[in-house]
Amino acid sequence: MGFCTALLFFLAYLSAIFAQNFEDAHLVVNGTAVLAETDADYICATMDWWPHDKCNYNQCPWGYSSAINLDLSEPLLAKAIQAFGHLRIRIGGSLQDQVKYDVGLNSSCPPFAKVRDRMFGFSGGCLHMKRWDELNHFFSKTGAIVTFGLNALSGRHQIRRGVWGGDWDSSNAHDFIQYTVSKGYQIDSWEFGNELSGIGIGASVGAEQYGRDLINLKDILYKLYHNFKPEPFLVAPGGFYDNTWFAKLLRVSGSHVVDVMTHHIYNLGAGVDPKLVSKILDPHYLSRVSDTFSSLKQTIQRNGPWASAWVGESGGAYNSGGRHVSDTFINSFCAMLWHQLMGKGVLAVDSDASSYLRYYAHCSKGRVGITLLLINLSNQTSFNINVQTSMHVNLHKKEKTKNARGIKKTVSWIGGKASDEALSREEYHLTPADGNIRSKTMLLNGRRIELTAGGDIPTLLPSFLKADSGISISPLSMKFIVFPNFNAPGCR
Ligand SMILES: *[C@@H]1O[C@H](CO)[C@@H](O)[C@H](O)[C@H]1NC(C)=O
Ligand SMILES: *[C@@H]1O[C@H](CO)[C@@H](O)[C@H](O)[C@H]1NC(C)=O
Ligand SMILES: *[C@@H]1O[C@H](CO)[C@@H](O)[C@H](O)[C@H]1NC(C)=O
Ligand SMILES: CC(=O)N[C@H]1CO[C@H](CO)[C@@H](O)[C@@H]1O
Repeated sequence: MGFCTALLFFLAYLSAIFAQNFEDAHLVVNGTAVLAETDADYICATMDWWPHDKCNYNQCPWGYSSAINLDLSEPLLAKAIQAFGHLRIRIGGSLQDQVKYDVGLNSSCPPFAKVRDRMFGFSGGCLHMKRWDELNHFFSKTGAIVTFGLNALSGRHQIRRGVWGGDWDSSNAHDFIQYTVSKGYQIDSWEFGNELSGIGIGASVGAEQYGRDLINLKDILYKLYHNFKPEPFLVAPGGFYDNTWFAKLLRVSGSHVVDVMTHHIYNLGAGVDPKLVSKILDPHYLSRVSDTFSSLKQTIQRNGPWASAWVGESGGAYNSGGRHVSDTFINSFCAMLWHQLMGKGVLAVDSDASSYLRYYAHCSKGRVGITLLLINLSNQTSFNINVQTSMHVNLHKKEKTKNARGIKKTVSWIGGKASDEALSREEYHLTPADGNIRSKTMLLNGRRIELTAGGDIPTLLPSFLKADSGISISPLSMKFIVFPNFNAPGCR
């Protein structure tokens, strides 16, 4: 009897294990040349203008997080920014095109106030120079790289429903930038407008008018920064991609006026969508957005090859994100590990894997070798992964070697000298606590990621594995894998 019960339990245990599927996947990384490069400060953050009473769908998630009301003395805020070394922070958002800068004004400078019929439900908006000083001290202390979004509707009027015209009144922006220069504040880039491109979100401005205004702004920057180096970049339009509009903007503004074209991504739709989670787990849905970026690159290539393409803002789901989604594991982009591990060089990867396995290969950051990011969107399939180099050597050649020398020979392609390090790889496996992808707690290699007792951001440490041991990734999880000696000549 005892035996039968045990057998029954054993069978139940087996069936629990095999309820999960396993699939093999081969990844072939081409390390001979980089396919593309990202910026060193690829991971970035936006500081918005929304007041605490900005609400969507009966929730008001912004709290006190805006450029105007954020508590800059909160120690964790500074530590979080400093954890990125130099984090790019863009100040901008829907309300930026209503903000006045309280310097050299002949009129009053009222704060944001909830007004039903106004654009985005608010009127006013004022940045006092005292607050601007505090923000700059904070940015300088934390080593942030600042991109500031200027009000591009100043002086314009509505000519049709949702369409604004007339020349941009640059006087307030001029005085504000002049003040900023006089204080010696380092602004990496000035961005012109927020979501006014194409058909616009709250308002739109024609590309031709916008292009002329950009020439004006470039001239202002040139004059004000004459004795102040480095001269900041001019970034525009911080809006949704529209081929005709973006092309015209580059042609009208002309050579070397716009340094960076920024576009926004909200490919998941509204935050209230009950299908938000399944969209995030649907690779076909997610992949659509890459077409937009390719088109933007093409538009720039044809009409203004001097400009770079950036994603200036990407919230995933619009209208303040999704409740119990945007603030959980499922929407985390593992920003810190990406920043620490992934270098600028992007490598091509060929694979026979299911589209539910996402994979990204970069040159490792600050060291030789490569780093892979794997994301398993599948809720039922684990992938066993075989990583190879396109230089025709198999990382997992299962040669029967009886001594260390043999192993060293097998893996000697991944490095010059075969040392113990050459025989290991590093893994950072990220999973949600309790297997719940909506958990707010993330596990790294099975342990909760928590602040230290002293309230510091923890150091994220890898597991070390033998280079020739099998690689796998469980359902609904992410993994960074560092191959310290992967031979990638394109990374040098
Ligand atoms: C304020 O008034 C002065 C003098 O009339 C003028 O030169 C300046 O351009 C005005 N500034 C703004 C922002 O309107
Ligand atoms: C996996 O996801 C599908 C589609 O979202 C869902 O119908 C199914 O119940 C999920 N399976 C498990 C085991 O969670
Ligand atoms: C690897 O990339 C280089 C540069 O893009 C290319 O010339 C080469 O053909 C690629 N190798 C393979 C095996 O795809
Ligand atoms: C290949 C595979 O595993 N497909 C499944 C991945 O997970 C999604 C849901 O997360 C399922 O719908 C797929 O069938």
